[in-house]
Amino acid sequence: MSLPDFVSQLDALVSEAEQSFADAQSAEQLEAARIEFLGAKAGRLKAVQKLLGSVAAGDKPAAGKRLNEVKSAIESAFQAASERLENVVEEVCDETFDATLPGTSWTTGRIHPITQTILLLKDIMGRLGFTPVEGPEIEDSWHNFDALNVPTIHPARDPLDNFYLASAQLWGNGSSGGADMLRSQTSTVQIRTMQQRQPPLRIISLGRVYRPDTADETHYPMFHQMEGLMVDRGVTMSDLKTVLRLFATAYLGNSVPVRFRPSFFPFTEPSVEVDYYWNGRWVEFGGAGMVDPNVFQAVGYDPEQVTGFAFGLGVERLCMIRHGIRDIRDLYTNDVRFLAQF
Ligand code: FA5
Repeated sequence: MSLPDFVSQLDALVSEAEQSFADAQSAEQLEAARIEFLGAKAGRLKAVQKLLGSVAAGDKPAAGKRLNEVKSAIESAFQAASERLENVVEEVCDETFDATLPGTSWTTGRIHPITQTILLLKDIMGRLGFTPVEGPEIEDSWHNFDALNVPTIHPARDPLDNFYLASAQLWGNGSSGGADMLRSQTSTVQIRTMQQRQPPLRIISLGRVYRPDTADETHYPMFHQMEGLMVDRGVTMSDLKTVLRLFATAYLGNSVPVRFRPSFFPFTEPSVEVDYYWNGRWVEFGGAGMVDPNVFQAVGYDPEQVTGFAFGLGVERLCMIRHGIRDIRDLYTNDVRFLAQF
């Protein structure tokens, strides 16, 4: 091939390449043009380069020099085009990004309203000096009944009112042990704590309890209770009333009226039902009373030395009243549309 032919092919190539790079409107188009002209195997520059071998030996130095110039020119044109496209991308971003627009909402998991309530109750009672303690959900009837002064023939032990476990011995025998069951009240934790610690005590226990109650608007077969226990020298009923009144005010808002109705629990004497006045009506939250001396004796405390009060409140009822939930079953249906409101 003659030198002029070789040079004219190179010149045509460089102007075509510059035009293609300049025309590219996107990174994809530019990359396609790069492969066409600068591709290592089948690029058009490579093809012209192969013709160098057919140029006369005396013309080779001039042809090679021109080839290198053209190669640099094409590479520079490619570089310029890719910088141009990068700037375009940045400009587009700058125009469309508005830092003042509201963010996009991000759906995340939430803490269940019952767990939220438990955390709040722990916080309020913690400020009143009550420390949380734990106890097992599978209990023996000694802790669930006997130690709590529930007589062996008391109807509260009825198999129809409790979830005894298979192979359970249905009626407690007064010994430590007895039938295994799902605990029906958190009062069991009072017993376990008093067995392990000496007074003074100021504890709360928050957890699940189980009763074969038919589910309706205010009952569920599994629910939560908050048990409170204070034992010391000289604890009186007025301490109990003060704590429950302070608790109600902290949980529900300013000056919630509290009503104590005479009641009966085997483990407290005297015993009361606790009602809070809320939205124009009295709502029952739980039971309470002064710890019965028989309970102190069962755990080895001297009832001549110490007195105490205990209370057990329904956590679901507390949660429902605070959030205006009308049906306890909504808490356990696991409908995300309902749960997402809390
Ligand atoms: C007791 O369970 C006693 N252990 C409370 C107690 C503790 C009294 C310490 C004295 C001293 P009661 O069975 O009333 O009491 O239950 C207490 C509260 O649990 C009720 O007021 C109610 O708020 C809640 N509750 C009872 N049954 C259910 C149920 N099936 N579903 C939801 N909440 C319930």
